[in-house]
Amino acid sequence: MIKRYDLDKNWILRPVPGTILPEDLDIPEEGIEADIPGTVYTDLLNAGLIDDPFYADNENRLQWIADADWLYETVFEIPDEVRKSRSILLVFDGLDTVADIYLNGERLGRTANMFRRISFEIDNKIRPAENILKIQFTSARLYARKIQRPIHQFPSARNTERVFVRKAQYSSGWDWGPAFPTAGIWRPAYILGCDRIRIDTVRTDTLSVGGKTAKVRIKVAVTGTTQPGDKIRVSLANVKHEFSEEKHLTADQVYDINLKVTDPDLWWPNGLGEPNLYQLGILLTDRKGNILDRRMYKTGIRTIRLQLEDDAKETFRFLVNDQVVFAKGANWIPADSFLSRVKEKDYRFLLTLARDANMNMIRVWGGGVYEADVFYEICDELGLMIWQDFMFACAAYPDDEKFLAEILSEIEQNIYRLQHHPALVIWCGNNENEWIWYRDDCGDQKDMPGFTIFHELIPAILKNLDPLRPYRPTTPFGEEPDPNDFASGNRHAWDIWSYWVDYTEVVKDNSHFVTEFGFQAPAAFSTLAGAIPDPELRPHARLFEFHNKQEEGAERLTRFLAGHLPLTTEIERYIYLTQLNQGLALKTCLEHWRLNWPVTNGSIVWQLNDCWPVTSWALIDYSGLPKLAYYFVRRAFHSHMVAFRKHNRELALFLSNQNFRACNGYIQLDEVSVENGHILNREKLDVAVKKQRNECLKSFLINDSLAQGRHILVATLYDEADQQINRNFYFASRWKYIRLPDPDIRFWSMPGRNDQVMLRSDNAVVFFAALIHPDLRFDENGIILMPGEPYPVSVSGNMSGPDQINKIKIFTLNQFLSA
Ligand code: BMA
Repeated sequence: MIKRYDLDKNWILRPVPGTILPEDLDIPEEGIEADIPGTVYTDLLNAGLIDDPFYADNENRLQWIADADWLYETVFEIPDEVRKSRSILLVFDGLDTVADIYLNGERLGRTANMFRRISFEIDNKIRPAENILKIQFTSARLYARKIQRPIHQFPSARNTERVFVRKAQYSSGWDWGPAFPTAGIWRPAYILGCDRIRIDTVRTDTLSVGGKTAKVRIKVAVTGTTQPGDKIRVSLANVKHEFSEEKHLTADQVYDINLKVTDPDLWWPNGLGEPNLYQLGILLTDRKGNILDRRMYKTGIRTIRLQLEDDAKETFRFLVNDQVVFAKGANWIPADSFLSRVKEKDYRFLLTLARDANMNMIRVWGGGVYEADVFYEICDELGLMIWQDFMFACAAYPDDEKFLAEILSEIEQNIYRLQHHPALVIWCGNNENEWIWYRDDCGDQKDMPGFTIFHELIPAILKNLDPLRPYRPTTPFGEEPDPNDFASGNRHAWDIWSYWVDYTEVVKDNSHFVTEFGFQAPAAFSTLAGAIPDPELRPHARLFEFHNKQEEGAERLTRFLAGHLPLTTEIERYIYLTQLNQGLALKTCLEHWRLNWPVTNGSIVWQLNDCWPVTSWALIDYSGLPKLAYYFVRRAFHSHMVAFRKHNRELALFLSNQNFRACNGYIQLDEVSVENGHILNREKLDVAVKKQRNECLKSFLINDSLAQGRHILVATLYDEADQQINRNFYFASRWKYIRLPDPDIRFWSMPGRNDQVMLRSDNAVVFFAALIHPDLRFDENGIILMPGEPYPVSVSGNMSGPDQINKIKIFTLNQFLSA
């Protein structure tokens, strides 16, 4: 049996003698305690030697850390049972990044790729006691600068050296993230005591599903020496059934095992069925039945196809188990600048919020990292399909032999590591490299340095290791010279926001699939107040702008706010209004693309999360607080969405049903007066929409009152049990131009209900009520309240304090428009 001994204790960090440090840094000679996994920044922070890197503009003052060299050291003893194994391996799941490894004074080797696992055979090097392991990190930034050659640099490459070293590209600074190019042992380090034989790699493929059976192939590579009677057993089980096969082990080789699964419980994306999983077990035993090695994985049975043509027309759509799936999702960036701080609970928290926002796809963007195993496990569990980029972004890349050899093993390892996850539905070579090359007018795409990586090297590896999963060389990408052309492939819709185009223009966008689009808003007030000193907590202050990394980010926020909503410079009101604007923008886009199905087949918001406290495109800020847009997105992604679509003077009310189930219930359609906030007209429409259909329920000419913005339509979908499912509105004017009555909103909680607060506006319709509380979290926000309607909102946190309910702060758009 393989035995593992973790090297996660008793580590010391110190600067390499001679490295340049600030004069006032008081680092003890014996070093400081280090966390494994960890980073130099977090170790220095924990030791009280530096200030919080995220506070104010400390980023500028802490750049020396990335230019220094650091030494991690531990002394260890391994248990006898590990030491007596046939062979002993020293394994690092990830070293960040340029590291020399020394065991007991002997240099084992150097690595310069944080995306790879590396291991060393140390049978003859390990001692019974007092093993000294040293890892010396050379500044990755300076290393990259030294080997940097003048290959073509895109203006948007952000800094020129980052592409020369295999390190998370965002750590050099991005348009939502600070520059903290970390160093450290960022993933587990351990020792493995191995038997004479072990499992090397495992791959699983669903070959087909159909009728009452599925065919699943499992390929296991085994390494070591066999003896007569050795066996391999592969099993696939859920609570109902187990399917297995056993074979004799003969020698070092790959075992192909085909299982026929009867009555399979297929894996389905969120909203379309259950994300059913199976336990995959691989067991190597000797003739006496002793276990030599074993692996357990959760996997799922599903087929995946990316269709690029339908009826001789271009398309871009995913089919899971042969069913068309409209992709609804968000882009994932690393959840911290210091990656070792991201724990399972953080992944679960963010991904659960994604699932709860009715998403079914997450894109792991190429400027971050191949995420931790647990990230993919949670996506499997929650039914979140993964679009996985390889880790290259917004640049041309070197493609000399040394670089290619380095990335070859990185790519192979990560395919092997992630391939069994049913959630993983597509590999993509890089983020935007080809598009930027085109935009910058650099000539033929094939001349782009690094072109062969994405168009030859990676596809060749995938053909061998993962032939059934779709691959795209880059995103956006299609058949036209402009990779972001509408005619074919997928798009990044950045005219809106980045190129200053207003979001209402989205109606002209006929993308087949939108892998990125977004709109910025600040983080919650409490999040920013923790990171920006008080006097600078103003929309136009230098440090407030420092916490927005996009060039002209602040200008765009104001320009688009001025386009739609009232202006203010008071910080909390500014945050409410800019967050609301983000919500309105994203909702407008998402509804358009969804109603544009089947031309458009997916929309992936840029971006789900943040890596520090910042104004960015994120839906959820660094403290885990959803912005108002999160709720607008959730409503627009609901399996049963109501929305209006205007065409000339005609307005149509649609019900979009993206479920495999019919949608039955009714819609209440209210015409509301802007002047007094009263309901002028109420109509009830029956709803019976078959599965996977966008259906027009009613269409009519827009009357003058609607056209001139004196009336607003509000449509509310109720199910057959009178439960409110979805609410939406139609408003022809710009909000900034109108007046709305100041509402009189009351809060109360029902006796015995500590998990809910009720709200009601007695006098007038309320637009976009936002509830804020220092310690309570609300499950709904940015709410439209109809006059007289009691509206329940679920609450988490302790509501029982006497004053809790009175501490709820509420913003509404009415407040700004009533004066
Ligand atoms: C896209 C992404 C990122 C970037 C984002 C916002 O281009 O791929 O590189 O952070 O837009 O500008």
